[in-house]
Amino acid sequence: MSAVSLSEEHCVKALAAKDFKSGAHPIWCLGCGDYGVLAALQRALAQHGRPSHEVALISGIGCSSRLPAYTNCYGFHGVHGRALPFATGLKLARPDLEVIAVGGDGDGYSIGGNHFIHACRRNIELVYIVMDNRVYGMTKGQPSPTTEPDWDSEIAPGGIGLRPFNPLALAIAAGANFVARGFSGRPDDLADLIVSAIRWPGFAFIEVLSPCITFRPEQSKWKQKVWSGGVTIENDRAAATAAVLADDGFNLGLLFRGDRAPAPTRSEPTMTCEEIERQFAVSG
Ligand SMILES: Cc1ncc(C[n+]2csc(CCOP(=O)(O)OP(=O)(O)O)c2C)c(N)n1
Ligand code: SF4
Repeated sequence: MSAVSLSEEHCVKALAAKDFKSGAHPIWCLGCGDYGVLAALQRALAQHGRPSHEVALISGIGCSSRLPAYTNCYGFHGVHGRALPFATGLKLARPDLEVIAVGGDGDGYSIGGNHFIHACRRNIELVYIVMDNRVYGMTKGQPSPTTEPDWDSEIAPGGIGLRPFNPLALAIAAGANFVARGFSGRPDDLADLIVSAIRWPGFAFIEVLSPCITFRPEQSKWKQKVWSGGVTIENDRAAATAAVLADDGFNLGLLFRGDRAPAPTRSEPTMTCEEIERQFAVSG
């Protein structure tokens, strides 16, 4: 019997988190929660097993939106609040890519709030990870749509007095099928959630509690507050909305799973770039 030798092309190398690192060093403040999210995402991508050139990370503007640059995946650091429109366009044009949108609560829920609602409604196969620190970190600490009404700061003395909205309830009401909450301080659990989101057929939303240690140092206490209830409500949107509105905001895990059919994406592009350019050419 002759010995069987596997040629290199038949050997599939297991991927590791380090295979998704770029040469750029994060400039986030020491202790920022976004480090944990980056580590979780790199672990999740390794576990999922597709190489970095088959993954595209799309972001808006903010400290959290810098994340794509710290990986070696394709990346687009775009326009404030517009990660989801870019991600949607890319997924429609290149359904073969794993498309993941990332950003902050200011980016995704304030200026980008409209796009968030419609992404939930459209249910295109995308992952959306929001690093929620309940503040605009990059622009020095303005309150965001998830900031507590009585959060007292130099920039908003006495608090803004506005009711924050609940992103999970909003996502469930708008039609999202995969609605989860993670914590940057539990990167292994977060990596598992991200893998499930990537493999989910349709839009998958993960709200990640990710402390801004500089403008909201009190958020370092989140590690004592988070808990894993482990209950996933299936299909009953009213019950799931009531549950996420009633919990204390620190309940982690996949909290809602629905069965709306995902929007279809084509498997092959119908036009080449040259054909599109010809069609939209401005003459004269
Ligand atoms: C159109 C536009 N408006 C405002 C800004 C200024 N801006 C940059 S980042 C940011 C907020 C970022 O906050 P968030 O998305 O919560 O991210 P974080 O920095 O907290 O991670 C704002 C208002 C901008 N860049 N573009
Ligand atoms: S300002 Fe806040 S969100 Fe931005 S890098 Fe520093 S800790 Fe992170």
